[in-house]
Amino acid sequence: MVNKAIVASLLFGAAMAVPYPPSATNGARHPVPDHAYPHKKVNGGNYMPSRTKTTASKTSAAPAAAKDQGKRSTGETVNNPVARYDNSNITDGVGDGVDQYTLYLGDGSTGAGWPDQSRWVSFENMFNNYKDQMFSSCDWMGVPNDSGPEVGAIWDGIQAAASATGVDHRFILAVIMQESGGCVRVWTTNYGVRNPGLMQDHNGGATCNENNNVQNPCPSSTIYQMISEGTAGTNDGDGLANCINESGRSDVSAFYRAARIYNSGSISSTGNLQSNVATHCYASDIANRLTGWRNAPSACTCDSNPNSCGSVNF
Ligand SMILES: *[C@@H]1O[C@H](CO)[C@@H](O)[C@H](O)[C@H]1NC(C)=O
Ligand SMILES: *[C@@H]1O[C@H](CO)[C@@H](O)[C@H](O)[C@H]1NC(C)=O
Ligand SMILES: CC(=O)N[C@H]1CO[C@H](CO)[C@@H](O)[C@@H]1O
Repeated sequence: MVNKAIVASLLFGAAMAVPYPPSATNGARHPVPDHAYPHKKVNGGNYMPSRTKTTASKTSAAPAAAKDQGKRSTGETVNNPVARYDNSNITDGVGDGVDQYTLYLGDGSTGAGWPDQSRWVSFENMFNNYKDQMFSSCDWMGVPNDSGPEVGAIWDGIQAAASATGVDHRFILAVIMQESGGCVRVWTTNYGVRNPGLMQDHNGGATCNENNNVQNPCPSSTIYQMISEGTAGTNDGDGLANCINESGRSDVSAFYRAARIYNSGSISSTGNLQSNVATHCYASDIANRLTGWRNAPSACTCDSNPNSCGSVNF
């Protein structure tokens, strides 16, 4: 028992060499426009590929993908050239980027106009720019906002999960903001697949809000586990690492396709990332978050008017 705990803490310590800087939780807070918070809609759940054929899947493609993939594990790693294990560089992008929304349609490639990784923001800037949302995003769910140590644990949890899996830390943060706005007490949703925690993962164990059991404070270990489950996978479904792997690409479209897979369980047979079940704007939102979008109004009409984007549910 004791040995196991020591080993676990050593492993985690090794993965988390540099704890969050004071800037991650300090500083002036600014108001956030209401539209900047995620508001899950009916059918807005996540259907990431699952270990077994399940009636929970909303797609005909997801069970096929599950059959092809064989076993799921919680120790997923990215196994293609976009893997990045050294996420200690927090000034790794273009800085703040631009807080604007560009609607991206098509297959996620730069040829189709999607942003190259050279246009992504820096992790430190991205985290600081999303802090206002993290500190206030619990409010609309009627639960207490994140505290400083809880927001700090999000930083540390991202860095640990990134080092363990090879998933770029900025991609993990983008999905956290998309799923929960960074509210550690986000509710557990179920639109066919149970989605708990900061990343609304596939039936993971970590949550600080389920069945009216709201935990305040939300323990750091639970926050780390939420991020690990969304990134490295759960016993029941894939995290971002395998979604990147399943994208079948090694250019930047691996990330945008992985976002679609995380949300829908598969890529649309059309190849267009605005199509398939769940949230049509999902992959475009993630691309915008990675280039600096935070408070500007969304220009994505694919959910409010699927025809305007040629979005289909397959
Ligand atoms: C961090 O990444 C940026 C962008 O790739 C690079 O210019 C910079 O030299 C890196 N810093 C360190 C300390 O490696
Ligand atoms: C959460 O933060 C927002 C923005 O600062 C604030 O308006 C709201 O009252 C806070 N909610 C709680 C429950 O403290
Ligand atoms: C380890 C693992 O899951 N590898 C898979 C990565 O994705 C490809 C498909 O793109 C599969 O063939 C591999 O089995």
